[in-house]
Amino acid sequence: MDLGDSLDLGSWILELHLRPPRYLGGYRAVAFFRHALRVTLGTGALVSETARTILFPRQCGNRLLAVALMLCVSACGVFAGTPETTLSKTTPQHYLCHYTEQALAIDGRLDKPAWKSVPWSDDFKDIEGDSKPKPRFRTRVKMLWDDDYFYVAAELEEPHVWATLTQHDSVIFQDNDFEVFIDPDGDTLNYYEFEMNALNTGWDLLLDKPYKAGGKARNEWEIPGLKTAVHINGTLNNPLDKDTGWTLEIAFPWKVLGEYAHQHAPPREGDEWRVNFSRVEWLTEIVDGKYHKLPGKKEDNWVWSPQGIIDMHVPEKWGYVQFTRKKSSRQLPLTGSDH
Ligand SMILES: [Ca+2]
Ligand SMILES: [Ca+2]
Ligand SMILES: [Ca+2]
Repeated sequence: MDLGDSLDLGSWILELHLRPPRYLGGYRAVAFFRHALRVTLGTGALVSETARTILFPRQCGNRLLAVALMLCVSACGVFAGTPETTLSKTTPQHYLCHYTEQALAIDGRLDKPAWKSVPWSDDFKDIEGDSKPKPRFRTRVKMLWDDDYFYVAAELEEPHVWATLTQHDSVIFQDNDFEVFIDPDGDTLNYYEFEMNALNTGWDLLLDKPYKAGGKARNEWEIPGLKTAVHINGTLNNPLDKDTGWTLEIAFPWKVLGEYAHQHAPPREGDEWRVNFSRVEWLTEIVDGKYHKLPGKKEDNWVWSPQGIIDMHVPEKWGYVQFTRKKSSRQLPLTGSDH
């Protein structure tokens, strides 16, 4: 029996229980409510997603128990205290990440043979999802893996490639940037973040939990052996021309990603990790031949898997990357729904 089927009755009961409580308690309850709403709205896929993400049935091992737990949590959530105003209907993206036997020389160029047949992700969307305007510039990613690295390639359309930060562990999103978020075991705790700009300056950090839940960034966390490179299709920090954009490659060593993974690293066949990508884009003006951010204007956040709110630190909204050694492009049964 599929978990989605088993929850049809559960979703009906949840709708009665959860219509809509105005106040929920704590980060977990807020997260639960978002997913519970999706259950009530739900297609089978959303229902499966909900139970899988919230209840980690990998640990539950029993679907009926999972349903019972959902009902218990729903009852608890009604009595709590954080306002919930940003209900969203976003569905996490999925990507099937293939194994490569070709060694990748990380130079930022995506025209090398290893990437040629690798499918692009969907184009990035606004962080809040389809209710917001389509991003002004296209962004998309590819992924691969081998025994040593998780590889990410990104293409960022950009008519004015600029960057200023050169110090490692700077707050890179003060420039236009590309960001990677990785929560290997999907428990929303102990997750990795990496940001880089067009100068190939990086910021690697570890969070024990999301900021809203009191999490603290550990900037001193480092990724020894990380390889990154940028290729600029145009000119950097030269506003006199119009650029095509920039591409980048990142090789994350499994050895480091495994530190807080509580998962096999490198992954086993069919394993899924929660991952998201974000691009911060500032509005600029050109003054005296240099780029300046427009004062008082907020940045745009364009992402692979929309978050529903302007906050990347909601890991349960990140996408799913499934790792396979098989050549087929068919996604394997999701590991969280086959118990
Ligand atoms: Ca984790
Ligand atoms: Ca660091
Ligand atoms: Ca330029």
